[in-house]
Amino acid sequence: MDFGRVTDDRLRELQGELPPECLLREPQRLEAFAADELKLPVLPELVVEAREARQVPPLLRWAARHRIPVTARGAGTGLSGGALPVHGGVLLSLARLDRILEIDPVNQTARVEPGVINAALQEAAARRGLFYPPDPSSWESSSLGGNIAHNAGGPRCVKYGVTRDWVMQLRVVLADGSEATLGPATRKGVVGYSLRDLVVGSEGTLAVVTQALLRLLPKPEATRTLLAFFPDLDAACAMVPAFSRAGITPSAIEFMDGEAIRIVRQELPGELPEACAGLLLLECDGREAAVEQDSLAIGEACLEGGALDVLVAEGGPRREKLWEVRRSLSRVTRRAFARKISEDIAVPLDRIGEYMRGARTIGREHDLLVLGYGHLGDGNIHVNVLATVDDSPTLQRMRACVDRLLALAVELGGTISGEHGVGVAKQPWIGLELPPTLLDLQKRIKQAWDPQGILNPGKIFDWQSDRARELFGAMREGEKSN
Ligand code: 2HG
Ligand code: ZN
Repeated sequence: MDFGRVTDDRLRELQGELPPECLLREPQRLEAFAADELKLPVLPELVVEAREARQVPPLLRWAARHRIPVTARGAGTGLSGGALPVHGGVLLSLARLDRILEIDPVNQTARVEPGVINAALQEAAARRGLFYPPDPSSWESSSLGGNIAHNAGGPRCVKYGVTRDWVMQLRVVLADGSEATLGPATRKGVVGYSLRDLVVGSEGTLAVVTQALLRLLPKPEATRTLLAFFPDLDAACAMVPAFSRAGITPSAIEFMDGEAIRIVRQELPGELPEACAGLLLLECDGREAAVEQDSLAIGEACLEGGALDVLVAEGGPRREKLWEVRRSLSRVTRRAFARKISEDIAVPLDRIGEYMRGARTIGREHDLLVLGYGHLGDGNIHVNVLATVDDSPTLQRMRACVDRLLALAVELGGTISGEHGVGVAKQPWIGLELPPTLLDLQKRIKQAWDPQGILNPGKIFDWQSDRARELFGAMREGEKSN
């Protein structure tokens, strides 16, 4: 792709449009925006730190004039490299657009800027007796704009649905710098194609979101957390179809396999029985009386399903601790191993056990540790391929193992990414899931929205380009890419 560069002349032109404090060029400032949680730093040529939404249209008009790439970034917590400026150009940080503009208790909506941290909205909504369900594990650090770009999920999504289900309206800036409002401010709306839904999950490749109107719910009156210990993973996995059959809808069904349990055991001293090789962290919410009944039904179902024990975690600090341990698994496994490749496949609920058995076999065949945890109730598993040494042959084996793990998900009717997106990291495998006709249709959609290809280039469809090969090479070697 033949993109324009940020030359001194062009920068001067932009300086005429945006205040100096928005434009960061010093190398150490650029470095602060170079990486996300994929840990593959790529330096932009320029960082534009938007202080007000009205600064985005002139930036994009300027970028369109010179065909300069613009990669939007929220809090940089993405795991697939979606915010990496892989073709250089401008890294547009939306982190400072962090105002909650309105919480409307009658319409039960929140109007927010994209840089608002998920937890900040949760807390603001709770103060008004309201509730924003999507809760990615990174909720304390990830931004709502990033959640929208990746259609983020989280534990509560098993009952409440993913980010897309809570987005009513988006204010966006298109690739030519023009602005548009996508979706009505109503609960319903069926006029034309839903462009709003197309932008949610488009990883910043179709438009830049500058404001969102999100749906809220009344805060559930009560929540109860349960821990169920199973002697083997199969029994734990079988609980998801069992809950479906019994008509029980927990508000979270998270799991850890035996290896994940081993890693967090010391964080929960004395809590996890030695014989436990599959753990479920379950929650139900709603009216007090219903929660009482649901938690009993969940407990009984688990015991019938072979649980060694089921504990009810009383609210407050203990519940917080359990969730903290679950949410910290990604970080803790990264620290505990020399190399970690984390996936987020999803399979239909009746294939979860089969997937987990297959994943363990694939791990053994590659002589690697494959650990699993995540959003069991959505069939969304974080299969982690882990190695204690970080040399080239091991990395090659890890890649081969990932090939098989992703292929297995698709074979079972699943997807290669349930929540983290394609970004840079999953591009080589997109063809496993999308046939050429659908890939072509998707590329034509991209072409219609962004004919010059300046919005977050190098993502989703770029896996055959030289730049993509260079990045995958760097991913294999664990080196910086520039
Ligand atoms: C989680 O659910 C996150 O903890 C991160 O989606 C998963 O890094 C991971 O494997
Ligand atoms: Zn997750």
